[in-house]
Amino acid sequence: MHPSRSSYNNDLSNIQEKVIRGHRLDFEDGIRLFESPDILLIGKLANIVRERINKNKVYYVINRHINYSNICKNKCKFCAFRREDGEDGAYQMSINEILEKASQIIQEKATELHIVGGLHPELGIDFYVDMISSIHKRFPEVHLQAFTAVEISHFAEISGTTTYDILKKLKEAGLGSLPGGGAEVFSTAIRKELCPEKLSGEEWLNTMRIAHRLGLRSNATMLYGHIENNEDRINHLLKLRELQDETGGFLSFIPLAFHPENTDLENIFNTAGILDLKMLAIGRLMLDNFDHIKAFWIMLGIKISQISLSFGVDDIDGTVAEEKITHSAGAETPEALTVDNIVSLIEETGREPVERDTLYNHTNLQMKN
Ligand code: V47
Repeated sequence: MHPSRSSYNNDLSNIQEKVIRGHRLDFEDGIRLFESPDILLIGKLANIVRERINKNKVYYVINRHINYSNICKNKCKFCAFRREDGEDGAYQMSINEILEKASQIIQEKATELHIVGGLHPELGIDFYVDMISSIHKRFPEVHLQAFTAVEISHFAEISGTTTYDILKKLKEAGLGSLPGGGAEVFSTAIRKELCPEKLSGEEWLNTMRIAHRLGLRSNATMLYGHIENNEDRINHLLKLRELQDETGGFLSFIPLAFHPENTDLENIFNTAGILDLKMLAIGRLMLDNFDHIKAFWIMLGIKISQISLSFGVDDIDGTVAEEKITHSAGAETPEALTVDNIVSLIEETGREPVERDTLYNHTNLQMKN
């Protein structure tokens, strides 16, 4: 037994009972799951919930990521992507360059653009509104999933207005939904250490609350495998679950595996496969009001992503086509997969591949809308 293991009871039988009966798990259950070495039982329980909600289906989307700029005024320790304005490697795409990149989706038959970038110290809100309206006008049928809660809160700050007004303006310009980035870990102590300039956990949640009230759905993430502990992880999941009870606006939960290369935390090892599977499975078990748990194959690798389909995961994200954030931090996965690649990686697991759009329109949604 690990010497630092806490006094939490490691017998999972009453958790098993709760899962089978469809009862909600609490904080202590979550900690016990993390501390349990019984990865197969945890996976089996997560699989029960996964199949209850999503049967044998595995969703994927044909999408493209556009990281419009890496210039960022924040200095998050886990980030290898950011640059100072004027620093070697710093870039800022013009609207025309963004449109050019977006036009590639036509050949790829993509239905979604995932657009995020750094917090530029000087650009004004008009640039971001123009970006969304120009893409939307040119490709009205494509869903624009753009700007994390961190960017939205920055836009409100630079334009001296409210988060509500910014989101309303962007929605009118063609914004379809928000990606789940920037959540990191909600713990104040961890944020102080990792990303002190970034909005607080409460502010991230409140930005999502406002988006959901405006009818903008979003994803939720958690960055794990750095300096957080099991309590931080479970508290994060419980905050997401609480907001989901209130709004029903989250589409999926995506745990993001920390990649240390070229960051200020280079002394930390890459996440172990066991932790990756536990994060996904425990996410599935704790977030009983989320329809979808996504394995972002770019960060997890194709092998763990395949196995995760039996550990609570029902969504494998998409073709992606160009990913910069994790690849700046040493990811060894390809930057894109073809639809054929995705379909065969799903079929190899005995599951049924289902192409979805951003809002899972091909599915029978069980969530309130
Ligand atoms: O917010 C930054 C994380 C996020 C590193 O909503 C890192 O569908 C690992 O949120 N190692 C951006 N992670 C990406 C993101 C995302 C990705 C895929 C799908 C969706 C979705 C959202 O990436 C950041 C931060 O939490 N990140 N640096 C790193 N070194």
